[in-house]
Amino acid sequence: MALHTSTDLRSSFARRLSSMYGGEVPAYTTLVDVAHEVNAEVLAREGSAAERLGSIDRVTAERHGAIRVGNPAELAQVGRLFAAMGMHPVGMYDLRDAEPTPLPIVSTAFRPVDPVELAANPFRVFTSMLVPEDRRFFDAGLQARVQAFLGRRTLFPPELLALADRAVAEGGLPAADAGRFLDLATASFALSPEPVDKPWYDELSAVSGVAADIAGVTSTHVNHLTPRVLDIDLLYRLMQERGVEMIDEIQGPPAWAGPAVLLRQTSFRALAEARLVRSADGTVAPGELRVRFGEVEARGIALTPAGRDVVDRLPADPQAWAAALPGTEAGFADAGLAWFTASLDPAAGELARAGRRPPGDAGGLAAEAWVRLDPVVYEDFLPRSAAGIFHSNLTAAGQADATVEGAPRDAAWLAGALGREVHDPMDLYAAQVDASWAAVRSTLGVPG
Ligand code: OOG
Ligand code: NI
Repeated sequence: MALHTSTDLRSSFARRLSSMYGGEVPAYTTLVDVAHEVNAEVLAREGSAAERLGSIDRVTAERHGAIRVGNPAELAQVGRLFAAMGMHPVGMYDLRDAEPTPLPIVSTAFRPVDPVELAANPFRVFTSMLVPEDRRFFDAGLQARVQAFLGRRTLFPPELLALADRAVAEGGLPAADAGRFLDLATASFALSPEPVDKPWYDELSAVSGVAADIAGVTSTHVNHLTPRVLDIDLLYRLMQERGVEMIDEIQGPPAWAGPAVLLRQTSFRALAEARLVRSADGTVAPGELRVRFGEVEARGIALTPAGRDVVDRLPADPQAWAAALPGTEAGFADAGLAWFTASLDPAAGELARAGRRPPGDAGGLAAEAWVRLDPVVYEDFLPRSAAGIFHSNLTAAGQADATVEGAPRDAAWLAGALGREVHDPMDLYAAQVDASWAAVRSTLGVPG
C-alpha cells in the first residue's frame, strides 16, 4: 500500500489544524472567507499578474501557524513532529530585546526548504520557546518553579513521537498509521478544557502575557493560523466593515508604488475565550482569557542582504520607500536588492536561430531576453512585525529588568537544543537562485 509521504502529512495536518481551529475560533473562519473573497477579486482584477508570487491554488491553501513551548526538550519534540511533515527549522528570531515590548522568548520557523515542497504546500509554523533562564524577566526562584512545572507536563504523547520518527525513517506512513499520527498531532494543539490555575497564571502574566500562555497551563495550543491574501489593504478595510476590530496598523513594508517585498501582516485583537479558572481557594468557575487572535499576511519578494540593509532602515512611509528603492522588479534585480531565479526565456530559441550568441554575464543574458527572471517569494518572518503583533495582542505588557545580563541564545544554541541544523534563510534563497543559474547556463552552454 502506498505510503503517505511527508508532503501528504503536511498538507493533511494543515487542513486538520485549520478545521479544528475554525471550530474553536469562529472569527478565524470569517477571516479565511474574507481572504478568499479578496483573492478572487485580485485575480479578476489583475489576471495572471496576480499569480506572479505563487499560484492561486498555493495561495488559497497557504497558512502559517504560531505555537509556543516552554523548554528545549519540548522544542526538540516539536522538531521531531515537524520533520515527519517535511518541515525544518529556518532562522532564529530573538524577541527578548524587541521594541516596544521585550518578550522572554526565542523563536524559529518550521517550514519546507525545497522549492518543490514549498510549491506543493508551504505550511509553516512560527515556533517560540520560553527562556526562563533569562534574569531580565525571571528571578532564580520563579525560574526554578517554571522549570519544575514544565518538567511535569507532557505536550506530545510518546505514541505520536514514535510515529513521527517512523515516518522519517521509512519515508512516510501507511494509511492507518498516518490517520493516527494526524489525530494525535492535531489533538496536541487543541485548547485544553483543564482549569487554569489563576494565581500561577497571574504571577506569570506579571512577567509577560506570553510567559503565562506558555507556562501557565499544562498543554500547548495553536495561537493563530494565518491565511495569505493578495491585497492586505483591501482585506483590512473589509474586516473593519464587518465590524471586526483590527489592530491599528499593517506591520512591515508600507503600501507603496513599487514591487511587494518581504511580508506585510495585520491581525484582529485577541478574543475573549471561555476557560475554566481555579482560584487560590480551590474553587473552579467559568472565566475567560484573551490570548488567541487572527492574523493575515501578504507575501512579497525575498530581499538579498543588500536589499535588507536598505529596507530595514526605512520608515514605513511610501515616499521614503520610493526615494530609496527602484520602482520595478527589473530595478531590484539590476541593483542586486532582491532574489530572482533564472530560466530559459521562450525568446531564446529565436535569438539562437537568428545566429545570436548568448553573452556571458547574467545582466546581459536577462537584458537580451535569453533568460527570464522570476521573483523568489519571501518564505520567512520579520522579527519587528512579530514583536509588533505580539505587543498589540498582549493584555499585560509585563516587565523586563534591562540592568541585568540575559542568557545568551543564538542560532547555534538553538540547533543544539533541537538536535538538528537550523537553516539560514539567506543561504536557502541563494542556493535556489544559484541552482537556477547553473541549470540555465548549462542549457545555453554559457560557462558561469
Ligand atoms: C507568534 C507571533 C509572530 C508572525 O506572524 O510574525 C508571528 C506568536 O504569537 O506566537 O506569528
Ligand atoms: Ni503569525
